[in-house]
Amino acid sequence: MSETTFKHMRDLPSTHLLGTGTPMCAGCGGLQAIHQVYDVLGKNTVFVNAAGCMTLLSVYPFTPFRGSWLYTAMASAPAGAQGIRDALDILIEQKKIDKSEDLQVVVLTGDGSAYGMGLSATSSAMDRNLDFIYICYDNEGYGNTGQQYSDATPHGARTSTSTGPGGHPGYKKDLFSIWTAHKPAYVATVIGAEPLDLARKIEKARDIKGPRMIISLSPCPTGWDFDPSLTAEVGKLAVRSGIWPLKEYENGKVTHTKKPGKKRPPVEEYLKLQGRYRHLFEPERDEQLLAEIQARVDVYWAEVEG
Ligand SMILES: Cc1ncc(C[n+]2csc(CCOP(=O)(O)OP(=O)(O)O)c2C)c(N)n1
Ligand code: SF4
Ligand SMILES: [Mg+2]
Repeated sequence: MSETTFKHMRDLPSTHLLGTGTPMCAGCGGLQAIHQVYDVLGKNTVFVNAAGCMTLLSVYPFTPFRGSWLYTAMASAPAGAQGIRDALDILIEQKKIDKSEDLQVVVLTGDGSAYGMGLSATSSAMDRNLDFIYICYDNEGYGNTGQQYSDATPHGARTSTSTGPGGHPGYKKDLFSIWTAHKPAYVATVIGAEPLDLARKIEKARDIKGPRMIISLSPCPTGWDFDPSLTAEVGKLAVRSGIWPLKEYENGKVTHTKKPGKKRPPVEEYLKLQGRYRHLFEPERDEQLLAEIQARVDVYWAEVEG
């Protein structure tokens, strides 16, 4: 693992950052997806953001969006969304704003919140049938604080808190299934490297009422240790190798929207682009762990394809 992997963003050389004062890393896969989401949703959007990398987009009183931005504690974004939704409904009921001025309430959190700290508040929001969109940009760790492991960290990946010879000993939580078990209006997985699939799903979510839940796998050059120019390639390989299935849930049914097919490249093509998996290949190949990771993907697709 290179020494640059777990530096905090603010410690990175300025060549690693986007210009104009935005303290985001170049090649950020989360930012790539959020750009595309915003292109679809537009200015009539209130983002409710839990602490994480994307919080750095907004520096009070400015945001890079034309809509509004509310910052919350890590566990509380769905509660913040409830408050905003209620306020909008009251303003419409009291005819203080017209229905045409209504806003889309969009929670934006990392995986640390979505898979862990904020899961209870999210579960309750789905239970209450809150009319909101929840977008989790999943960089598989606590990126903003130096890529500690989260409940989204995959088995075998190294993080700043999973430094043993086999990397992270746990397994990535199946948040898609946890969310669908609540039977919300819509659940989907997306990735910025597949913009058409992403745009279609966000358009669909935009036009539905109720809880609409989106997980975007977000290749993270800083935390995953790859060159920022490879973000799209890492993202495409995540889908082609089958490790990140693109799917959606609606009316009780799960549909895969882009099946990789029988000619899936081996998952190691995806893994070997990333320094967080370097210990699987150097100083010698860890055949057992590589086979285990591949087998989990194979079992998943065997079940899908029947
Ligand atoms: C309750 C709480 N614990 C810890 C923190 C410090 N903190 C700020 S951002 C962050 C990482 C969040 O991880 P994630 O949700 O995955 O977002 P990312 O940083 O990866 O974008 C942490 C731990 C916090 N803000 N609140
Ligand atoms: S640490 Fe990762 S997710 Fe956070 S801004 Fe940098 S590239 Fe994006
Ligand atoms: Mg994260």
